[in-house]
Amino acid sequence: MRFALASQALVGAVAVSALTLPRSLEKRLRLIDLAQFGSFPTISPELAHSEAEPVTTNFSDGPQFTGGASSTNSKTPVTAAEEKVTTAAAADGTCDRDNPGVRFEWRHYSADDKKAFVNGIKCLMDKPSDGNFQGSQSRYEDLVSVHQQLTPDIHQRAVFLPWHRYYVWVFESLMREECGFDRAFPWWDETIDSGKFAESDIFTDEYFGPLPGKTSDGQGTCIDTGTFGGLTLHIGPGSGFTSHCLARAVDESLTGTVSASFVTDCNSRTSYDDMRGCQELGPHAYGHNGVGAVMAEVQASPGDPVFFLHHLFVDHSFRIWQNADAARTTTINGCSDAANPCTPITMDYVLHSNGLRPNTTVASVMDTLGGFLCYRYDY
Ligand SMILES: *[C@@H]1O[C@H](CO)[C@@H](O)[C@H](O)[C@H]1NC(C)=O
Ligand SMILES: *[C@@H]1O[C@H](CO)[C@@H](O)[C@H](O)[C@H]1NC(C)=O
Ligand SMILES: [Cu+2]
Repeated sequence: MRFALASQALVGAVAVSALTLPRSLEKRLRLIDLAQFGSFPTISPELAHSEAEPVTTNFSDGPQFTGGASSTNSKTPVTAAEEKVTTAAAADGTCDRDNPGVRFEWRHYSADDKKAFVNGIKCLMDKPSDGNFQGSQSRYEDLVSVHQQLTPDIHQRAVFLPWHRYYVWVFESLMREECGFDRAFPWWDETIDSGKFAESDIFTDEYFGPLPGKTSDGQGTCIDTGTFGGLTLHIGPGSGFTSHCLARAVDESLTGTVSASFVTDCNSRTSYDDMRGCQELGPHAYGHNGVGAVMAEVQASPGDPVFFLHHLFVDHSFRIWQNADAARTTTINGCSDAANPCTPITMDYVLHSNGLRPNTTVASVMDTLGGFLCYRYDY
């Protein structure tokens, strides 16, 4: 827990930027007070760098890690359009390690796939709640509720990375089983968009909607255009249930911190829990705070669907760290609770989603090719 002392809440550190809109235009927008959203605790990139260890990780993913020669030796890289494996894992719980599902970086995902992905999320929002999740008014919000309710158990402790890997799987299962999504999944390499998230086509009306900056008086903007335009959220902010708009308030000085070097410095840690703390309070936290508003609020942040692209990025960093040593898929360390002394986490620790999808264990998600899961990333 060496980062516990260094962590700090981000307080209005950033001044009005070039993204500030003229007041006349602001008047036409629906604005929202950012104070209710708070922020994720962070560590500085300088601290992560000063504590970095000699790097041993090979920062790529791909067939070389699947163990054994196969058709993947083909010189032609697989593309999302050619991708045939569409399920999260085979129905019988096995995984062909040489032919897993591939998660494609957003830039390697076709316009048609991007649209289908966004429409799949919209489909979950248009489906009714199953009624078992307080405050939820859609199937998508059932998912948001799980994160809101479990927040104290799944953050700032060892289970953070395995649980959020499981949570992305829960989301993927809902997309495939309840909305018929049958394509490869995307991920978002945020390090390429560092400092300029708002320029990504992710944040256009075609896909996730715009990413406006904070207004001159520090307010967020309701997203009123695009697939998710006019969306009302009923879970959050925090542990509450107050209807509010899907809002964003990008701070590119914070997204600029989500850099390849920060990820590398965190992934240089040989101890799982040191790496986890660095990623959680580092690139993960800055991505949330950088997008701002709903995304910056720990409990109900999945209310902004871009949460899942962000956590696909966080999961990518985790798998890259694991690829450096096979033992990193069979062991874990750190605390499973906040007691002092704490109870160490074990591979048998149960991951659950308040019944939204079946329980599993840390052991079953540590290897993304282990059978419960069956995917790698395209790089
Ligand atoms: C990482 O792995 C890739 C793919 O096998 C290889 O081409 C590259 O040279 C490796 N990089 C390092 C630094 O070992
Ligand atoms: C899932 O795990 C939770 C937490 O350990 C437990 O309370 C619940 O009973 C489990 N559900 C099932 C169906 O085993
Ligand atoms: Cu979370």
